[in-house]
Amino acid sequence: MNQDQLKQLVGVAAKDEVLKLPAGQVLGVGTGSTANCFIDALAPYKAHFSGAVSSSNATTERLLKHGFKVLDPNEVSVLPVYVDGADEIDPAGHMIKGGGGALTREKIIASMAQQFICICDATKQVPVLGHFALPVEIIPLARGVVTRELERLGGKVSLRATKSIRADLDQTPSEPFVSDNGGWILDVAGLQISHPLALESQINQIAGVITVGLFAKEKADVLLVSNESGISRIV
Ligand code: ABF
Repeated sequence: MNQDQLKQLVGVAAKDEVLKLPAGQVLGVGTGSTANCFIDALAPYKAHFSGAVSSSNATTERLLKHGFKVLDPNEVSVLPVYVDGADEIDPAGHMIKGGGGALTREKIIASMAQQFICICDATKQVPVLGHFALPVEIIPLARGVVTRELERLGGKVSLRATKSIRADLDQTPSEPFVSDNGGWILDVAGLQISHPLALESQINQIAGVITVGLFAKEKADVLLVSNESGISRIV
């Protein structure tokens, strides 16, 4: 099976998992190619849910296209389950997220949810987080000061870029990637994250940081992981 097939497999498994919820609940829905597989698998069963809260503009668009009712998180007081992918997950369920740039809304929805179901293929499982560069969303004017603070923690920091608007011209500098919230993203490579909860809290305290893509406080409660032999459910 290739990685796309593994993503589809776990998307279908997550659909089966959330259909165990009583009808009429609101569902939290994540972002990324694995979450997209979940959305597509769930589309025929959308009537089972009263609505969804979405972690990005891209996910909102996909949900609406399938006919889901998308709710503003401010309208929702009880969110039983949030389903989303990850860039890396360790054996305790701590994750690096934000490769897709939606980390802030993902963390908000995760904090609202009673249960976080992480869906991924086995390539995302690691013994220690940090091989994938850690995304940190920032207020643009704080780029310099936040970069220096992150370097002090031992990271190699780069500003995430989007494709140049003039890709035809070699000399054109690329533009900073801008999140759904108007933030920029610093990707921090070279960290060995042995104490995710402590590092999450430390980075959160740097002035100018909107969100760090370390999900230790909001870690996964259930992991559905696909591999060649099928699906494992890890609690
Ligand atoms: C989101 O999508 C993220 O937090 C993570 O960055 C990414 C994983 O993407 P994919 O499922 O495409 O590998 O869940």
